Amino acid sequence: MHVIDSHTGGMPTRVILDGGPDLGSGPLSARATELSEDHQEFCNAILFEPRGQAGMVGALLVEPIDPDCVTGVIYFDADAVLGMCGHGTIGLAVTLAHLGRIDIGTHKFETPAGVVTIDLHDNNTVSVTNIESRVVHPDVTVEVKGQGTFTGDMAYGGNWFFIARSPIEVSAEQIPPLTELAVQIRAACHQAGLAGPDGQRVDHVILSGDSPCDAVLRRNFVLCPDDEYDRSPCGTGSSAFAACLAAKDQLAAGEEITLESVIGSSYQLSYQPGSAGGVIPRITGQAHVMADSRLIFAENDPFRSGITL
Ligand code: PYC
Repeated sequence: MHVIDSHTGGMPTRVILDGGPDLGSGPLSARATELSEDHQEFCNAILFEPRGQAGMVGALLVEPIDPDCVTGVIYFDADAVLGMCGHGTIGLAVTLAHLGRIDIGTHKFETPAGVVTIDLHDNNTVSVTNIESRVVHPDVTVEVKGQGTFTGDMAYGGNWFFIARSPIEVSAEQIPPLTELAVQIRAACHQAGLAGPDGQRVDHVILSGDSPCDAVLRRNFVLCPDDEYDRSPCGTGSSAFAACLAAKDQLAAGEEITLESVIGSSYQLSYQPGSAGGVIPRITGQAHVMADSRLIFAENDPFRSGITL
């Protein structure tokens, strides 16, 4: 299986160029459902140790339905298939440029959440114009046993986020307590029955803090479905964040801000108004290719399907 690994602001993406399961030719959302329901062993083998690494997101290339798209792509982490992935899209664009499959300029990728547009500015720098993002439930309060109440917004940016102010300093030293609290908040959201219009549950949590850098609006800790933290500022999370800022009149259309991840990598973020009352976010970040390799799944390898203990 031919894979290319990159990282976007420290967050790894593994693009799978061949050897993935046949998911048919239906809508990408149906193919994503099939991947999550019928091919868990494949996902585990790609992302879990010993082949994968903590936090890594897989990007399975598939045939797009929209003929204007360069490729279709289904993203997945070690726990869930994702509707969209911003850092993965930046990593995929840089990977396709590394392979000579796209040139500097504008291209489209089809994802289960919809078609996204990318501008490849140079071999490492990419802007992603995401799908329309929106606040789903503003100002919701959830109770976390032993920790008190947390008020935040449920918002959609290609995945489903609960976004609250962090009571803990958002810094690399605080990653373990931030992770623990975010896991508890996500469980509280589930327990409270917080859901999107079709019952979608919160799958990511953002604990938003201050940055030591004046030019940065916020430093955000982002918990992913697999309980890993996003090393990048999270593209779909930044999109959901933009929708919240816009809804509160805290960011005007076209105004550009900088968001940081918990490890200090950054994205530029702006938006234009969407047609359905939300926002169309644009995120700019950088990715670097790290490896161009072939994965081997030997029949006699006891950890052929990854370490799933
Ligand atoms: O960048 O959208 C993102 C993302 C989702 C999960 C990990 N990264």
